[in-house]
Amino acid sequence: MNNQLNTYGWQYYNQLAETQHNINELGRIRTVNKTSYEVITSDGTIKGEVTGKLLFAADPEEMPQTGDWVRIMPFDSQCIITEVLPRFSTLARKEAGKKYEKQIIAVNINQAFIVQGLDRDFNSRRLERMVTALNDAGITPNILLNKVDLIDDFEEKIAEIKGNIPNTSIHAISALNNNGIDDVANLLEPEQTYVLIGSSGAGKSTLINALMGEKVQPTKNTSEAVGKGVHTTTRRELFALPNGSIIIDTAGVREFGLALDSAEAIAETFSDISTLSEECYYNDCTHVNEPGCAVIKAIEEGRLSPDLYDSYIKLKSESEHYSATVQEKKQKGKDLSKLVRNMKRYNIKKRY
Ligand SMILES: Nc1nc2c(ncn2[C@@H]2O[C@H](COP(=O)(O)OP(=O)(O)O)[C@@H](O)[C@H]2O)c(=O)[nH]1
Ligand SMILES: [Mg+2]
Ligand SMILES: [Zn+2]
Repeated sequence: MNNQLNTYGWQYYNQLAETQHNINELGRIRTVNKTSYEVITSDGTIKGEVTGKLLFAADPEEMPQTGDWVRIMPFDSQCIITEVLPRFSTLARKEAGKKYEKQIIAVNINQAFIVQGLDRDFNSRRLERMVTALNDAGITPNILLNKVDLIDDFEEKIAEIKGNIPNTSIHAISALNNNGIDDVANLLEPEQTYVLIGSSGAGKSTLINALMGEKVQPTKNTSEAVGKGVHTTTRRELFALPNGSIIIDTAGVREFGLALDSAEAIAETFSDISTLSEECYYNDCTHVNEPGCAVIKAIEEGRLSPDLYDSYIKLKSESEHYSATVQEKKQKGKDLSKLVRNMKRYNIKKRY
């Protein structure tokens, strides 16, 4: 079946989700613009709106997001979105200002490219945090260090991150000069969905254009960007690459907090510390001040970087704090539903 939807990964998704939908009633969200959507359908990309039921859904997370597979009702040359199909992954961050509110960046993603400039943008701790958050969300992280053309000592920087973030692919590229783009293209598998994240100005849109082989995304002109507010978008846009992969460009996603249940993701990122901790005297050692701690011993003997240890402890306490808040919320939800059930059982009417 040569269908527009297959270009955007429908066969892959349908194998996972085993849905029973008519192909004419399906779409994938390309971009979100408040309550208006660009929806990829079997007939091409059309405008979509959500039904009242979705629009007033109690949980904003239930609203369609870039990357979502949705059920649609074609209507004139547009469509109405009636249902969001289950997501196999969600990339979210804590919303700025509201400490523990999640903001969804994109969904149904297999892998992410963290794009970081080797210039002033370079920040190894930030990379660690992003890798952790991605592992946590079940999204494979890849690191792309961009703008190699601008600096001489990039090999040192790469060695530094390779030491701190093992088991993650790292490539140094120049999106602007088409340097290393083939290496990136070789990482891309057909039907899989990728997302680009990183600071504004890191070169994400430049990379998309290089991979597409044509200018599909506007990029920032450094001289122009000063003073004038040139497209400071927060859009996420989805593209079909020539090789059959799907890629989402994001803007303004410099950093995001940890998602749920981070313990495992942290262990994966800091695999050196995890390995060492197997030799700690206490099984539940927190590696802070316990006697017989193999992690602290390794630092003392110069076998483990104190910097790495510091970010591990920081990340762990942030994650524990966050998990506690989420646990509380979930418990509240449970308590409420119990209350409602008891009210039904005893036929209690609420009086206001
Ligand atoms: N020197 C250099 N500049 C780059 C490179 N990649 C992107 N840029 C420039 O960085 C600026 C921001 O790029 P853009 O793709 O808009 O960044 P985005 O905000 O991450 O999408 C633009 O002026 C690009 O030309 C690169 O590899 N080397
Ligand atoms: Mg951009
Ligand atoms: Zn220990």
